[in-house]
Amino acid sequence: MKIITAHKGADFDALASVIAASLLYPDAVTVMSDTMNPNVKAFLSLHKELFIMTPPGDVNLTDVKTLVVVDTCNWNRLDGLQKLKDKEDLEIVMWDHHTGGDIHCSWKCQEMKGATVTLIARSIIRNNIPLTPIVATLLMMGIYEDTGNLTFSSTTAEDAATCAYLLENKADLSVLNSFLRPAYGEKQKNVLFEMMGTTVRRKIRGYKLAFCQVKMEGHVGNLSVVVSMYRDLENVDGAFGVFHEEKKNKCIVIGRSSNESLNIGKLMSNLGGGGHPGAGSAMIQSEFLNPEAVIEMISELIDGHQRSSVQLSDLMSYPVHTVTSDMAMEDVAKLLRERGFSGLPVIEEGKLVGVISRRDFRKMRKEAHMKSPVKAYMSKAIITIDSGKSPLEAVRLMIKHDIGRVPVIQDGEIIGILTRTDAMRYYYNLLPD
Ligand SMILES: [Mn+2]
Repeated sequence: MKIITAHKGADFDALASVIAASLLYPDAVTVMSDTMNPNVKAFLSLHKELFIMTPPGDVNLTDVKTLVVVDTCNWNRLDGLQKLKDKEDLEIVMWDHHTGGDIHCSWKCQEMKGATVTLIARSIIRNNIPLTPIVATLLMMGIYEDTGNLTFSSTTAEDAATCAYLLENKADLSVLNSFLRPAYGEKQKNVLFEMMGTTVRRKIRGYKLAFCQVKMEGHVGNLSVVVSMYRDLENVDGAFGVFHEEKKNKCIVIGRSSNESLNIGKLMSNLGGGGHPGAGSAMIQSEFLNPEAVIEMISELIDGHQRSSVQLSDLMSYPVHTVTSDMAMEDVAKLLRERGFSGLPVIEEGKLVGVISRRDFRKMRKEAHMKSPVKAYMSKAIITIDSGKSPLEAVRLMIKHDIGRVPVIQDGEIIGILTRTDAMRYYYNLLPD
């Protein structure tokens, strides 16, 4: 007997991977435990006749000769199948987009893709296995859910190409939308309102952050969706919900960020959890739990994490070329042209008094004005940034004041200049090692 299974608490990638694998292994029985995400459950109950799932309890494990495991590489993520771990002569085949794991297999396809479905779809496409529109839709839901509609940084070109293939095979976007749309009900609404009421806003290393804490009794599903909405409503770079279940001495921390440099997954792994750059969670269990302390802990982690990451001084250009305020415009023009600068800080008696940029030359009406000193045309609004601030803050300043460069100041002196190009390098991770 051959069985296909995925991790417990199945999401759409897990379900879609099981169904996709069943096309590759048509003689296999699809096994799935009852613990699955609410929207996956809703989809399955509507498509019961099409996708038949056998509960792990109904499988006679001694008969299992081949185990096909998808979307996980860890035994403890499998429900009710632990006994297979020690079974001799068991052939194990694995398809997964996570790394590591303790499931040793005879054959595996384990690659970092946005979704496991993408890996299995590769085989389906190669072998020209026909897809019904419903299966194409389900496969696409798997990719969309695990890649945040192809927006997470874990998304690969192959994930997107697979979506294109699935659309060609009549994947239905409106069905996809109605099932992927998160369940948001009365319970979630009440939690969201409570979150808004306990919000503490902080600014750490330039990130606008919102923290909240809510006492929980009993299970409330889809908290991660609520935290996403909370982040949107608070309009912050990062939002954290600390959900305290006093009776069980545990806190669930869920974080969401809209800024890739604020890596929630990394933060959460410091708290014993995990996730990806945009979203993550952790569970903290202790007798002496205090939600305030948890919030402090996250704040400190963000502060520390940022200190160890990219600094303004890593990005800025230096030494800084400057011009003096009485320099003639024609000389400045020559300097800009020769050095390829788009602008320069202007100094008077060692002090920064303005910035001259190519744009300022447009203010000149006559050729004779080229003899005028730079101070007549420079922009006197001096926007600078302290060297201790984060690159994000520098970028905010540039956008706010519509300027292309910000002098970096340390102890009252210019130590460098951050240009738009430097900022772009930061955003596109093109920093030299
Ligand atoms: Mn997955």
